[in-house]
Amino acid sequence: MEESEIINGLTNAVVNGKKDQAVELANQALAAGIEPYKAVIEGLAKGMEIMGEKYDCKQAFMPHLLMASNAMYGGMDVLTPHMKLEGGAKRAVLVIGSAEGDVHDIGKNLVKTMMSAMGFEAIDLGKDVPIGKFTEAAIENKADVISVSTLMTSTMDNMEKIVKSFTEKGIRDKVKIIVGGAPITPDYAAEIGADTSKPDAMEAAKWAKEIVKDLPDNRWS
Ligand code: B1M
Repeated sequence: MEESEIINGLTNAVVNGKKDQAVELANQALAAGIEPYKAVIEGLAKGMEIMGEKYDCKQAFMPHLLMASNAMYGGMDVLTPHMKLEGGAKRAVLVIGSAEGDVHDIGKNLVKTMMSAMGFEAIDLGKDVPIGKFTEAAIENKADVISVSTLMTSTMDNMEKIVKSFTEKGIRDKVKIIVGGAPITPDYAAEIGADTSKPDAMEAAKWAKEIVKDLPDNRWS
């Protein structure tokens, strides 16, 4: 099969909620030597984007979204372990999660995948993460970067509370905080005291990889 056929096949497997097909095509992508990043971003994630659009114009409903995300994760489970780690002297620590009240986690998991591929050790707190868990995990793991996602306007305020919790614990200067998800803009990030926001997982990971170079090594000791 041609590369483009496999990539399009992955997109269609997600759109049609076919997990078996996604798994099979992900294995074919590896066998054909397709870069796993490409298969995830241009294949699987593209399918989720299409489903998002279909949902917005009422051509798809909750059960379709759940089947699509199940297919997406099936493919990601095959591809993610094959992503090459970018070299780097120090393995930086990422604490990542979706804001309290938000159960969406596909974009968050894409960010985790891309940052892991850039060499980060990821501490994944999951979705609907209680606000205080971020500082707890940051202190316990001497974190470098904190990544918070939300897709809902109703949970944006919880991002501000997360940033504030770092200031209250006196550890705001020890970490870099990135916030993101569809309703989040760089202006909003600045307004709540986060370091930045980026529009997609790849941009977020590139930013994180660069910004950790600015953090002094001994700041947690
Ligand atoms: Co729901 N949902 N959902 N949903 N869902 C949205 C977000 C919504 C926009 C749909 C709509 O009404 N048009 C809407 C939010 C409205 C709003 O507040 N503005 C919504 C709602 C309301 C809800 C419920 C409340 C519905 C209900 O129960 N009545 C409920 C939420 C309950 C809760 O959280 N407490 C709900 C539930 C669900 C499902 C469980 C069915 C499912 C999620 C499955 C899962 O995540 N495991 C789901 C889905 C799939 C969607 C849509 C259709 C698609 C989201 C998605 O996964 N996109 C979404 C509509 C849409 O987006 N058009 C919708 C694909 C994913 C790759 O993109 O996560 O945006 P995304 O990530 C992108 C960027 O945003 C960015 O990078 C990624 C691309 O590389 N990004 C970051 C993400 N995080 C980042 C972090 C960064 C930087 C970039 O730095 C830290």
